[in-house]
Amino acid sequence: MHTASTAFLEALTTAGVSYLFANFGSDHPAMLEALAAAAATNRAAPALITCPHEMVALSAAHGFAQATGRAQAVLVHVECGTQSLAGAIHNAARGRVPVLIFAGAAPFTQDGELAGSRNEFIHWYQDVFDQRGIVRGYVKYENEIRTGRNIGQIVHRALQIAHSDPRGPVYLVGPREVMEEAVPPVAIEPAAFRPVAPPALPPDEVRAVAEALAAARRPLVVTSYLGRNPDAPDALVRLCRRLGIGVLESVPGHVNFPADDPLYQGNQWNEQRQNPVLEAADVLLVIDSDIPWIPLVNRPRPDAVIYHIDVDPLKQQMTLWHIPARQTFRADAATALRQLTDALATASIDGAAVAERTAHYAALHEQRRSALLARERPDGDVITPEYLTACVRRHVDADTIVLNEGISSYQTISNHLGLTRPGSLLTSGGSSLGWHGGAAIGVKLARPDRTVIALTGDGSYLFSMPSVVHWMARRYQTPFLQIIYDNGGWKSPKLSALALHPTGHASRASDLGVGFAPAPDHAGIAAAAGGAFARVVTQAGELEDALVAALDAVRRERRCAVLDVKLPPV
Ligand SMILES: Cc1ncc(C[n+]2csc(CCOP(=O)(O)OP(=O)(O)O)c2C)c(N)n1
Ligand SMILES: [Mg+2]
Repeated sequence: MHTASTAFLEALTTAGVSYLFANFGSDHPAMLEALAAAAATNRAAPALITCPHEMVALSAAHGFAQATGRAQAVLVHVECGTQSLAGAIHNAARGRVPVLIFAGAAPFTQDGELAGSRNEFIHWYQDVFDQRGIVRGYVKYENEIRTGRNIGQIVHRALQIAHSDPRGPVYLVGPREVMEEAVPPVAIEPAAFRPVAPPALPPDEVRAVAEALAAARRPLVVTSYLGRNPDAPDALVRLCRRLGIGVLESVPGHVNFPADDPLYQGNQWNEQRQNPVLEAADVLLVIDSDIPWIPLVNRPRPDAVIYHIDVDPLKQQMTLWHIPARQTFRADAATALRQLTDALATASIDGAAVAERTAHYAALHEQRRSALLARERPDGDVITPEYLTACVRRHVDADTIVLNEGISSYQTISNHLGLTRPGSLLTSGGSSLGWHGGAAIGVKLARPDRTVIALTGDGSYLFSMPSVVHWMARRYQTPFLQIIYDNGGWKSPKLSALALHPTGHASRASDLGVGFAPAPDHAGIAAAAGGAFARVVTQAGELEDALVAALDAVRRERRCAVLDVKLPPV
């Protein structure tokens, strides 16, 4: 029988969706029937990935989309499963990651008026007023499938919206009766649903921006996520080299600029102090950044000229946002950067000024580099986050993708990995913890040829649902290395409290409620759930051997490895 559910799967397939990350319930009889029918009759359908928790399902789709740019489908159970998406929907929304989420909905008939009518007690419990309202604040589009007859069109439209910048999650619900409906097949031309083409700078404004940068004494680019497009960093390198522009990353979620380039001026996160490079800048190009600086403690000087180019310049999903820009543009970063560089081809550029700026930034870069190197020595036997990251760096090759959910070690990881290849670094793009586990599965499914290394805080490891993650990783053969920056609890909330109450009761409390003693056997959870290689590392001298053995398990034995690395406790 060709039902709405068959048509739904067909639409996903024509749209190029490879995977269905699914957690089933009583709302999905038609979907299970359609999937089984496709398998039995050799019809194409997205590959089914059974996900024992919805947050992991969405995080896996998130990772897949980050690695490929392509939305996958996540299928969840009515409003309960929607709630269990938990913070993963925040991460997908904030990270501007395309994904299509489909949830069933309670049947709306109870006397057998239609196929799919209520026949289980939960159908009354799961009847809620506004299921779509659960995620409304986090999705770009949400809709209810009201008939199977145009379900294909709705799916393609939803995916077009998800894939158009600024990208993001979309959510569809379909009640049981609608998903059971027998419908005629409808042919859909996917090319008619292409994402909106990338916007460019208005041609008559390009020159003014390029000339302001060329005439500046200390021009500076601030960026966070232009590297989500792997072509954009190269476009940034060309512009910056041409003019001698420094690059400062703020809360970087990608490799936006090679960390070894002399123009690279480091990255900033939560440091409660003024960044001198930012303060010295007279012309700034803020490009693709949600938090270019934290103005309370760190900002450009008042007379600095700021140009702002962003795929999402108004941050309409944030209630409070402003930077004092002379002009703001909605444009695709790579396109805009190429326009700026092209405009310089015919401009007269002061070569001596470019050389001076380049030398200035190169000297600062070198100072920063030696300061970082000095911090990489272990403190006796004690493993510091800096030492750990430096050891990991030696194992990061050209085929490695690193996931950073290091929390209080975010910046240490950015600094001491010093990655240079576009696409080799990912973060959740948001702030709801636990993304990295599911994301590692998604990245590995998308890029089976790559080594995937997930770096996580111990708290974030527990948030990631390691039992679910490691069961899935073995079941679907997605081996990755997970390294726990284990400081025995939640360091960040403690740092936040001390920043506001440096001498209060919290500063003297023996137990703030942020520690995990007695320590869980983190790595053992992964071994039990998915047969992962598991090792606890407590001494600096043991680290290298552990990394070699763990990577061997991942690459040769094709199983996950978890290193629980003990750092100085919270
Ligand atoms: C889902 C979720 N719950 C709670 C928080 C608040 N939070 C922010 S950082 C943090 C601690 C994380 O611990 P860990 O991963 O070990 O990192 P550490 O701060 O120790 O480096 C918590 C609980 C959050 N961001 N997301
Ligand atoms: Mg911790």
